[in-house]
Amino acid sequence: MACFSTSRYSKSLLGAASAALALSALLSACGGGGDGGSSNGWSVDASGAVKLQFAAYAGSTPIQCGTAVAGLGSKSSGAQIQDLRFYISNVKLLKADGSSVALTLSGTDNNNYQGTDSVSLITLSQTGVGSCTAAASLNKLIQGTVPAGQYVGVTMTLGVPFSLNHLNSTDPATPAVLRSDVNPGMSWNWRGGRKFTKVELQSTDTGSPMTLLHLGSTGCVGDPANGVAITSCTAPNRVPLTFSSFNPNTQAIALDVKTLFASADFSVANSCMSSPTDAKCVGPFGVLALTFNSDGTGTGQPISGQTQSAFKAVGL
Ligand SMILES: [Cu+2]
Repeated sequence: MACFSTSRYSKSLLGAASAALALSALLSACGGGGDGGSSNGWSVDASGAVKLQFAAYAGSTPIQCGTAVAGLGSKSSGAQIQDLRFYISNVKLLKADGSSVALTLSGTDNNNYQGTDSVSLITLSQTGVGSCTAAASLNKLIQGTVPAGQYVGVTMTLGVPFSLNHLNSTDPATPAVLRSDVNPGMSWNWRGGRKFTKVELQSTDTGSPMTLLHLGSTGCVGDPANGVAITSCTAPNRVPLTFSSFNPNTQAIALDVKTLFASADFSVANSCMSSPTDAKCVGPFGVLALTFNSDGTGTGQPISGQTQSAFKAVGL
């Protein structure tokens, strides 16, 4: 967390106005959203309660099912959300000294599971509104508790932890958030595990072509359907999301579909299912700062020294 010490150092040297500029520049370089962030952080009271809010954006505009989204992709196309869901795991709050504290989820239910690893399903699209047809109901929040104190940011992972990803989606003993009867459409198959993201946009161009990202682990070794557990996946494709300066009382975490699909041509179909040889995945994987090569040699690991730019902090 070199970002913190650098920020404080700058502030002590510079006047207030220039410090604010320098600080925001440093924070964006560190991947944090500068929106309303304070170097002093924010406090969690004795209740320990923390509420993280999520949102869907296209650039600087909030979007939802039924919104006509404009200016998308390489041809500045129009589209509508059809499905927009993603798994978030292992949320931790960051302290000014660079340490972190795990958020304990408030409960285990259809959208949340708290085990050794925690996982939540965020759903920003709901059945029957606009062109959103998938069986889903909105869930924009992750709620939990941490010890009372001062915090400055938040970090989490986009994706389902390996320890949970290959549980049988049809087994009643599997946590509800990962079951295909509770949250249909989020499972690939037993070997591949879950779709970490389901981001689907229907273009308003001729023929209504779909632009979509189904992110998930690939190259998983094992055959769980026949009793051979998955031991590893060649491309895990989990994305660290770190907001070094983030205040959940004034900010939300937004998935910006305009940035995610910036290079896509929405007048044709852009279906990235995380296949290691799919050229349509080069754009969105690059935005997520995951190592991907369309010759199949990508490792699915975060690109060292780069930060994803699809998720960002926005003001509430
Ligand atoms: Cu898919």
